[in-house]
Amino acid sequence: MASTANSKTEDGKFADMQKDTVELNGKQHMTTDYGIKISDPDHSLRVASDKSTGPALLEDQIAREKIMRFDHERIPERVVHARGTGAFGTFKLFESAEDVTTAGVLTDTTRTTPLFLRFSTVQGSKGSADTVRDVRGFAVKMYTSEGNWDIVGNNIPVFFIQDAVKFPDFVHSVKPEPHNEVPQGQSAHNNFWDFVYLHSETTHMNYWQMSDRAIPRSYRMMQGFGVNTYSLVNKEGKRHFVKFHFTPELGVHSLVWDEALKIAGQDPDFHRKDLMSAIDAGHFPKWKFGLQLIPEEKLDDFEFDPLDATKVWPEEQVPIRYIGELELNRNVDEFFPQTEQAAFCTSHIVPGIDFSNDPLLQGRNFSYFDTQISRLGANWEELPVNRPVCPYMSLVNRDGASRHRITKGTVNYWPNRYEANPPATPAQGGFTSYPEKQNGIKTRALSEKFKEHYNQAQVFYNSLSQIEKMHLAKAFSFELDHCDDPVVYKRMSERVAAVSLELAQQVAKNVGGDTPTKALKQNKGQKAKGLSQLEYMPKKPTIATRRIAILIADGFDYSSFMTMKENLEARGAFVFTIGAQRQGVVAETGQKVVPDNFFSGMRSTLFDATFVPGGKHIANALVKNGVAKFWITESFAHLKPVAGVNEAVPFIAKQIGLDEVKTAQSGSLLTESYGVVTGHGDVAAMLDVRNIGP
Ligand code: HDE
Repeated sequence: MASTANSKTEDGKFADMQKDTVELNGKQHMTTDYGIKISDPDHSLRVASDKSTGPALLEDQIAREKIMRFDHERIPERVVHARGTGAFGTFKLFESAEDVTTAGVLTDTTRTTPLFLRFSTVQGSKGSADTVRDVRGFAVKMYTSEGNWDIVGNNIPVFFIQDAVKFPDFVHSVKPEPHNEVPQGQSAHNNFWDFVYLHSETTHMNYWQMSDRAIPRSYRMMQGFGVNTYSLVNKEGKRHFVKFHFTPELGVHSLVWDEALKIAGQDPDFHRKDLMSAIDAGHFPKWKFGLQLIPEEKLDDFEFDPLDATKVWPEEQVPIRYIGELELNRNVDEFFPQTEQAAFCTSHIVPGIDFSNDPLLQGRNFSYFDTQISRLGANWEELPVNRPVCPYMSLVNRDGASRHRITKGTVNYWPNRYEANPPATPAQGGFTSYPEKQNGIKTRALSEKFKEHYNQAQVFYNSLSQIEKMHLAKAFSFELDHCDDPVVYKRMSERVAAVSLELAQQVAKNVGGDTPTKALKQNKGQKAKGLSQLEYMPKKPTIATRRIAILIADGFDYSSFMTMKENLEARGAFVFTIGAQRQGVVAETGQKVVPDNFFSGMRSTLFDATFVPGGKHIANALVKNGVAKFWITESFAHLKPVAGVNEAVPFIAKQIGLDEVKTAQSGSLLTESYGVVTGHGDVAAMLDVRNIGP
């Protein structure tokens, strides 16, 4: 049933969708779609006798309707970002931006604006796995009082290409190859890397994509970026260029690659379940919303072109001004009508916001509307999840397949003799485009500054921590190792020398390229703020919503088990008991616990940390169980906290097999070493070793 137990209900969009929402009422009789009650849904109408089953009859309108509806259940999946999931929520301002815009949603601090946010991956099909290496979509639809405002963003602040006309080439190159439709949910193949080599403008984005940003731990733990440059216009008519930012309260966290690969098979729905369960449990994810602003007259003051979507606006030069907060607080009731049919358009802006000459944005403004028509039909904006909450009316835009709304009246054009459906003046809230002066010649070219492709990729790479750099080197190597055409992996590994010679040498060695000896472009070591994800740790560390496994078998110590479980739950962690068998596990002192899963039903990869209580279960069962032993080894290899108490201490130490790991000696209260927490005595105190508060 609908998972909305803890959801907020006060928002206007929820009320709007209620008009089209039906409860599954157990007592209501089954009917056909035209309303007659059905007496036998399980047998087709046929000519039969006691002895033989005769032919089915075409006359059977009930069976025909059922099968025909089923035959047409599928609609085209999104041409990119097919795999995704979403939730409803709210946007609140804590500071008005009226100095730069007239948009009510960005100036009225008393408002709560309802919204829908859809997260996605780009490359894979609708049924592909959540944890693949890919850019994540971050598409927000705000149902403002002045119309819908869509920010169709990603979790990475730049993009692969500069001009929208390259998008079909780019997408064809990254999607499964045309001759065999391989690979699924991956960019690790010849065509993608061929494209990357042939388009040096992809370099900056490619480095973000090879970084840990592309394997997030959770949708709740990633940033969102509008990427493209928009405009804000204030009541004096002055324009600022703007980039939109969403920064997660929980911080930015990623999986490690081995985990991501394994989870893709072990639980392909890992991210969607993570989002849904956090919202269900009332742990509503939040993002701070911020603006980067450049006054119109300063557009040419930068060494890059601020309209080029392959560049960030360095925060040192253009600081982020945080003015609001986005919260997700309601899961959808039904996936297809509310998430699959959600349709975003970059062209959906409200008065006070305008476009820019960003060449990627201009193409996107065409593409999104267009693709919705082939995916959902001409009347896609009428669908409950897409329609605005403010009053809306057009006498002219009407008809088309599956028109739903009924508009009374005798005219369908403007102007008409009744002056019905008149346009609004700007004072009445009518949208007016910013009167930008244009002067130029028609040409197929971008400004000079678009031609520089490596500087910001170098700054990004230089700004990463050692660990992030190491992960990035491995990601490059993994991807190029999956390319079997030497032309592709050889020249691409050489190209890495445009960003870092050291990295290029490492990658060439791993993937079989020719070791470059000279940097293709000098890297002066410049770093910048906000690029390493380590900068986005939450202000206060928290284990709320983290998944913690407790391993038990017959003979476990009930007291340390319960103390840890209760303490973890009190801090908002999601605790799962993993036992030797789900029929029940009996403690040393006789208590029976029914675990959530049995050992082979789960894997360490699906948890953020593991605890092993003391007790005879170690000697009786855990040391003899390969799955339990590997659980500890694997958690440690994935750099996750592992904790054990009393008898569990030597068990954990042995699995990890590292002499350097200091474990608590009997009598000592607590020791923490390499993320392994061991102790004798106060179990609850273990949680404070790293100051992980509620
Ligand atoms: Fe998209 N993109 N895109 N894109 N994009 C689509 O629209 C397109 C780009 C993004 O959850 C499509 O409704 C062009 C940048 C997201 O429903 C399509 C260009 C960014 C989503 C389309 C880009 C994005 C899409 C496919 C180059 C980050 C999923 C289905 C100029 C800022 C939205 C659809 C959802 C989806 C076109 C580049 C993000 C075909 C032509 C840059 C999050 O219209």
